[in-house]
Amino acid sequence: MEEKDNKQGMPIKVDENSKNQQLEDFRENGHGQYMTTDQGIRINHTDDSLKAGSRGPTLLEDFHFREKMTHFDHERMPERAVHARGAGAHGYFQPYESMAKYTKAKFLSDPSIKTPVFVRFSTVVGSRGSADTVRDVRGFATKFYTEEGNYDLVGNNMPPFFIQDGIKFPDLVHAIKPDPDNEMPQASAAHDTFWDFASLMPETTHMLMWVLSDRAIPRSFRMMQGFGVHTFRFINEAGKSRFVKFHWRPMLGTHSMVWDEAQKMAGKDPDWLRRDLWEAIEMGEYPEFELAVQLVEEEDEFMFDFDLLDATKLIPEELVPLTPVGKMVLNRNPDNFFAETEQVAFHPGNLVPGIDVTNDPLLQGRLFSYLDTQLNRFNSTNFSEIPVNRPVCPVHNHQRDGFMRQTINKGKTNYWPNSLGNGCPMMAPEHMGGYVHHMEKVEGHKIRARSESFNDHYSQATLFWNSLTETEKDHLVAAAQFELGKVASKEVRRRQLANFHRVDPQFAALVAVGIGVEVPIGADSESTGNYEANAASQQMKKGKSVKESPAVSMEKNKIETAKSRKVAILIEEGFEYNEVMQVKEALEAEGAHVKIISKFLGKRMSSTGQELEVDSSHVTTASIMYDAVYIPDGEKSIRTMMQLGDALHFISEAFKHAKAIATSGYGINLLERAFVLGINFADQNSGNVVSHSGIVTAGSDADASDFANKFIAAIKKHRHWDREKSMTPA
Ligand code: HDE
Repeated sequence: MEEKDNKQGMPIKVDENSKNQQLEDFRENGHGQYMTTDQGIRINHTDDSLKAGSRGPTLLEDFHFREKMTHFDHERMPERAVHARGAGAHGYFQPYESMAKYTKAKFLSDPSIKTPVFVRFSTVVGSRGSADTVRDVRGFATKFYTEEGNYDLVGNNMPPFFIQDGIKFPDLVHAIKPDPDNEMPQASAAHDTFWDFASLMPETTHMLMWVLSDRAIPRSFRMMQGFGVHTFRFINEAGKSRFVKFHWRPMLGTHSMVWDEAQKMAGKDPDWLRRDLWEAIEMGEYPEFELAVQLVEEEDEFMFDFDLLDATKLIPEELVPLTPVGKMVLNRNPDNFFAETEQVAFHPGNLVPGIDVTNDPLLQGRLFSYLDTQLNRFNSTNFSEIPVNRPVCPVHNHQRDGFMRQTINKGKTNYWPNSLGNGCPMMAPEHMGGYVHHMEKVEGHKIRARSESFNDHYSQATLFWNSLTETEKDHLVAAAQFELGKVASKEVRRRQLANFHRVDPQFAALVAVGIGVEVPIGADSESTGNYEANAASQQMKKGKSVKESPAVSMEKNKIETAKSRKVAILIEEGFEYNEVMQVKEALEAEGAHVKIISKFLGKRMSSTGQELEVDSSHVTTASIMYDAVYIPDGEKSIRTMMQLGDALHFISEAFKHAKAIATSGYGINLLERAFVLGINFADQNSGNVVSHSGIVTAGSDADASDFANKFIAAIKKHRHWDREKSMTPA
C-alpha cells in the first residue's frame, strides 16, 4: 500500500474512509479463484490425505495435509483475561464544533474532520463463548484512528469502578471469575468468592449498586451509555490543563431488559446483543452515540467532597453539566471477526497530544496492564502492525524485528542518535505534533498507601440509591436478593448486608428479607483501613456534593422512541389482513420492525383470502426477542391461538415483562386466556380504543389509525412497570 507520509512535516489528511482504504489491502476473497496452499500452489484434492494405498497410513510427505492441519491446530489465540466476549463495528466520529479551547487534539478541533473509529463492546466476566445477556458491566472501547496516531477511549457502560488501585485488579478478577476448583459459575458474580471479596472491600459498594441495577442488563449495545470512568486531562495549545470525564450517550436512549428475560435469553439466543448490533448495521440503522465531557478547571480540583482521582466516584452531572463534543456513527460491520474484533488491541495509554492521564491509581495500573496483556495474547510486540491496530498515519521508529514482523525497514540506522541516517526519523518538537506529557509537579514520600481522600465508600452509593425511581429500586433489591441468594456462606451474606446498611438501612432491610439473614448489629460502624491523611483530604470534607442525581436514573432520562423496536405479530389462519397491514405500516413509519410469528413457517391465509409469509415459527422464537406484541383480530386465528400453548405463553410472558401488547375485537378474549389480568379492555364490539398500562385494545369498529397510534405510544414507553406490582399473576 502506498503510505501517506508527512515527510515535509505536512499533516496527513484523514477522512472517514482512511481506515477502510487501509484495510482493503489486506482483504482476501476466494470467489472465482483456485484453492491454493499457503505457498500459493494450486490444490487439486483436499478430501483425502496422501496414503500408501487407499487403506494404508498417511504419508509424512503430504505437505498439503500437514500445512492444513498445523494451521488448524494453531487457530486460537488466548482470549482476553477480562472482556473476552465482544462485538465490534467500524464507523466514524465527528465533532460538532472545535474543542480547541480545551484540547489541542486535532480530531476534536475541526468539525469537518470525520475520524475513522473501531468500537468493541463486551461483557467482562464471561469467556468468549458465554452469553451476551448476563448481569455484568459492559465494555465500551473506542479506537480513534486520528491523523496524529491512535487514540483509545477504553471505557465501560457504568461511570464508577469496583476498586481504587490497579493492584487490586487481579484479586477482583480472580474473585469474580468462575471458581478455580470447578470452573463454575460461568459469566456470573453470583457466587461466594465474589461476594466474599466484595464484602471485605467496601470500596466496591458504589459500583455494586450500578451492577445490581438494570444497567447491567442492557437491551442493546446501541442503547447503553459509555463512560471513560477515570478523570483524564485535556491540554490546549497554550498548555493549559483541565480535568475531563468522558461520556457516550446513545441516541436511542438507555434501556434495559428485565432479569427474567435476560436469563432466558442466555439460553434462547446467547448472541442477542451482538446479533442486534450486527443486524442494525446491516439494515442501515447505524448506531449513534454522542460524546460529551465534564470539564473541571485545575484550580477546582478539590472543590468536591470526593477525590477526582478516585475511580469509584463519578462527578454528579448536577455539579458539572455535560458539554456535548460530537457524534459517533457505527456504519460498517467487520469483514472477519477474528482479524478485527478479536485482534483489536486497546490501551488507555494510546493518547494523542491534547489528552493526558492523571494520577488515578487505577488508571496508572491500567497503563501497565494493557500493553503487557497484548504480549500474552499476540506473543509478539508486533501486534500494532495487524491491520485493525495500525494507525492511519505513518509510523517511523527504531523498534525492530520480533515474531511476525511485517514492516521492512530500510537502511542501516536502527538507533538514535545517528548521523549516518541524517538523524532520521527525527524528533518532533511540540509545535510539530510531538507528544509532551503534562508537566505536573509531583512530590511525596515513597509509600504504599492510599490517600484519606479516597476514604468515603458509601456516599455515592447512597446518592445512586436516592436517585432511582421506585421501580429501579425494586429491581435493584431483587437483583441483590438473587446474587446473595446464590451465596452459600451466611457470614458473607451478612457482611454484605452490613455494607448495604451503610448505603441505606431500608435498602439493606429489603434485601435481607430475601436472603435469610439479618442485618448485623453494629453495622453502622465502619473501618477506614490504612489511609494516608493529607491536605487534599481535609479540603474535601468541605467539598460540594448533592443528595440526589436524577442523571443516573435510566427511567428519569428515558428517550421515548419506537425506532428500531421489534414487534411480533401473532397470526394463524383467518387473521384480519387489512388491520395487520394498517398497523404494520404505522409501526414501520415510526422505524419499528415487525415480524410475523405463527405455529409453523410458511404462508398463512387471512379471512379475506390474502396470504402472509411467516418470519418465525413459535419453536424458533420467543416473546423475549421482541419489544411488543400485536395480535390482529380474526376469530378463526384467535380461536386457534387460544388452544396454542406457545401463543398463550408468548403473550403472558410479554405481559410479565411489562411490554406493550395490542389486540382488537375477538383478540381481547385471548388476552384473558393468556392471564393478562387487572387491565381495562375496550368493549369488543365498540368503536373504542383503550390503552391501559401498555395494553392497547380496540373494539371491532375502532379506527385502525387511532389503535395503531396508541400502540406506538405504548411501545415508546419501553416498559410499563406499574404492571409488575399490581397485575402480574402469581
Ligand atoms: Fe480493563 N483490561 N482493566 N478496565 N478493560 C482489559 O486488556 C485492567 C478497567 C476495559 O474490547 C484487558 O486488552 C486493569 C476499567 C475494556 O479489547 C486487561 C484494570 C475500565 C476492556 C485489562 C482495569 C476497563 C478491558 C484484557 C484496573 C473502564 C476490553 C484484554 C487497573 C474504564 C477492551 C485487554 C477490548 C480489557 C486490565 C480496569 C475497561 C487485562 C489492570 C476501570 C472495555 O489488560
